[in-house]
Amino acid sequence: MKLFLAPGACSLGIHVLLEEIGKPYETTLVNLREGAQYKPDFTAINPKSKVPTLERDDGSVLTEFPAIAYWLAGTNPEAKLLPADLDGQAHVLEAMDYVVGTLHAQGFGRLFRPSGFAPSAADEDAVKTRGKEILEKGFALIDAKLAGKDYIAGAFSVADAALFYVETWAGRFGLTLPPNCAAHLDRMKARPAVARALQQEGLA
Ligand SMILES: N[C@@H](CCC(=O)N[C@@H](CS)C(=O)NCC(=O)O)C(=O)O
Repeated sequence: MKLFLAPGACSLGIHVLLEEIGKPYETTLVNLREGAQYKPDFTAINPKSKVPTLERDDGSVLTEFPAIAYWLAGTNPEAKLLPADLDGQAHVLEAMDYVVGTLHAQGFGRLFRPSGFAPSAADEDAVKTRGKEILEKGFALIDAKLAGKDYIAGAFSVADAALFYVETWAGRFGLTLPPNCAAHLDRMKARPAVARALQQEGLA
């Protein structure tokens, strides 16, 4: 398998899952700052111009964080990246989708690229303020879910890899994580697989 990633981007969560699984894989850097995601070499692989992108051993490509995470969990059951029961799995997917679709896309999306949400430059501050509101609400909801637990589903799952990457972004925008999320971030960093992924991305 080959993971197309950018250091510190949302692809970090998939990188963590590959390290948790422990099977051989390669990584290819996509330089988002230089616009490599829009060049033909990469758009031939993922025309959406996004990381994470996973090229599998048969050459087929999978995109979108939740789909990649779900496929990795299902093809590597021994790694126990999803609960065994359907209801537990549904709750993990619910949390992962909230992180990726709301915290990342709606909240951090407004902070990373306010121009994409603003009709004119004059609206950009209002867009960023709205992004922060979405994040405060989102992290508070997840914080409540984490109460009394080490991980979102009790045991580690794909949802924690998603939560981890957005938690690493909070400090960049001066956001303070609520206590259970801050403890979750520390717990994640203490996992050997996470430490390896951070180190390989030059973030440790
Ligand atoms: N919905 C996608 C979002 C992926 C995404 O937003 N990736 C960002 C990095 S965190 C990216 O590749 N951005 C490059 C660009 O938009 O130019 C997923 O779940 O994988």
